[in-house]
Amino acid sequence: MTFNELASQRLEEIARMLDLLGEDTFKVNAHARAARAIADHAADLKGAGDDPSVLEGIEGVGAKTAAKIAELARTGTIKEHADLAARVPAGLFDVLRVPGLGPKTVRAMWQTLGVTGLDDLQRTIDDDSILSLPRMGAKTVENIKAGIATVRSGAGRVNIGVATPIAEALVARISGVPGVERAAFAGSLRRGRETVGDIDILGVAEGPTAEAAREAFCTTPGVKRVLARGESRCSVELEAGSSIVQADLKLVPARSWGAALMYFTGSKEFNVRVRERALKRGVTLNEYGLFPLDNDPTPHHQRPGGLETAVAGDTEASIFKALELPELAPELRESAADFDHAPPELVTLQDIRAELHAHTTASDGVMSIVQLATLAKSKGFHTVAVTDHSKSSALAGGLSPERLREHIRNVRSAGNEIDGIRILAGSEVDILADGRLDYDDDLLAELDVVVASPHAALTQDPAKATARLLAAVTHPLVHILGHPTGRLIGHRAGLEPNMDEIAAAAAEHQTALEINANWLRLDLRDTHVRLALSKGALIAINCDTHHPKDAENLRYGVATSRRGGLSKERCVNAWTRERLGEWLKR
Ligand code: DGT
Ligand code: CA
Ligand code: CA
Ligand code: ZN
Repeated sequence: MTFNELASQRLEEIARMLDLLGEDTFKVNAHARAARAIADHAADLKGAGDDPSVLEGIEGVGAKTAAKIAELARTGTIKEHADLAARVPAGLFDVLRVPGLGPKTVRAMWQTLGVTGLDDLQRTIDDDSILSLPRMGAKTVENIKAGIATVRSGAGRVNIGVATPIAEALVARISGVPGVERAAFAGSLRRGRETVGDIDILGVAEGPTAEAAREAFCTTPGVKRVLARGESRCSVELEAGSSIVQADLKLVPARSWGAALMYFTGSKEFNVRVRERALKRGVTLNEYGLFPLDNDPTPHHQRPGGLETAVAGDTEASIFKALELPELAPELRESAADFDHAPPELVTLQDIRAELHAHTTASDGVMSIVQLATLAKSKGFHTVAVTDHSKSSALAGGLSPERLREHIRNVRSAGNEIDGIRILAGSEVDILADGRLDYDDDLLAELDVVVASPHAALTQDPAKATARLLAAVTHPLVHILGHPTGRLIGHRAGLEPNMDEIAAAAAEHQTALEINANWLRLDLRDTHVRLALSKGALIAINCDTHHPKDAENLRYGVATSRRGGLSKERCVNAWTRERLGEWLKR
């Protein structure tokens, strides 16, 4: 765990413990907000112990929370956290993870029934004492029971690559209902986060159409359980690989589409800031629209004809315009969203014209060279690089120098078999633990493109990892640093090099840093992309294609790049054939 992750976790825990103790919401929110801001912050904040000024100017981190982060950096603990932890049973964190249980209910369970963990909670269900709590009925208890099983099965956040096809199936299902004008997914999934807590679906429907849409939603193939089905919201649980994921449906009138899309896309911090801005301008924003501020306590959407008084709301663009805000792409709507400068023109999926990291049957891919090139051509690409593994990746069928030489000849002759796409002879060469590459320079010099990646020794200490990656980045024959940390989301933390140094060296040597689009990797991650761009580095977005379906992952790599603020100009895969060729030959 990085220092930022640790600090974020500690602050989040403080927020939850304060909440469970029934403390002031403002104080709770300040900690939760700072926790998210730290998690989203690119630069490593370890140095805050010696120099607390690194914490200044981080949107969402106030003086008090900054002092706690500095204390953590200096001493390894936060005294307030320890004090709270002595008062709040740790098992309540598990209870809070039960879907549908919020801090108020959990606090009541703790205070009145002595619940301090999942076992206690189960006991109150078995002996019916849970029914003594306010608003607790048989249906809710049934959901809690299933929720305990969910938490025990370890279901947590779901990878973007698992959630996206499910969300698209739900959107298609809602869109297929006659009368439904629009449907889309919102939430963290639309913002392109690497994992999502749940899936948020929106649709435009009213009256009987809305009822039909709710029915379609709740009966979508893959739905295991309906958690709630009401006029205002439906929630279901669906199979998601070996895990489960919750999806919520919200239906709104066409006039409110943009406001609802903006609200449910979030992030929460972004919404709070946009609302504040609206209030300063004498208007009020909610999920139904942007309305003139008045003293009537009834929300506009509940007044007869109230929706028609909206200043804006049918599209997101109308709201941004009315508030004189730049139109921020969903990927840029995290806590640190920049309201003061024109947003960068972000790279799009359609801009990508080259795959520079792909495997064939020569190592661990399933396609021949010509099949790979045909696939790339079908995507409209002008270039594809064949980069099979090097000899040390023995399990992945890495090539000996002799076999690589033969493979280069095969790549060159395949180029004669297929028109309309350039096939490059390359290698994904292992960066050995000490920073040496897995082939000699004279062999690497025969290749059109060299992707250097770490595959083994992924737990080495940060100083060694930094030296190792720097050796590859500064190597004159290396074009791209492949999946730089080697992390696997939810499985393996990977290397923790000093990214500032790596990025600065990459910029100096014109070596591109890869965003590996495989949704288990997304490595570089979003925050590292932002950091790398600030140092002037180039970025590559590659699918690391082993199988035809891997090409579908490109969207996740692009989403990650957009979260980091990547433009077409700085993305080597978006360059023209000529420009890419010049850079490879430099
Ligand atoms: P997730 O599901 O944990 O990956 O993250 P989100 O961002 O999808 O969060 P979720 O599903 O709880 O809510 C979806 C969006 O709805 C969220 O991004 C912003 C909006 N929203 C939900 N609750 C609140 C709230 O209490 N305040 C504000 N301002 N916005 C909220
Ligand atoms: Ca969500
Ligand atoms: Ca949600
Ligand atoms: Zn690879």
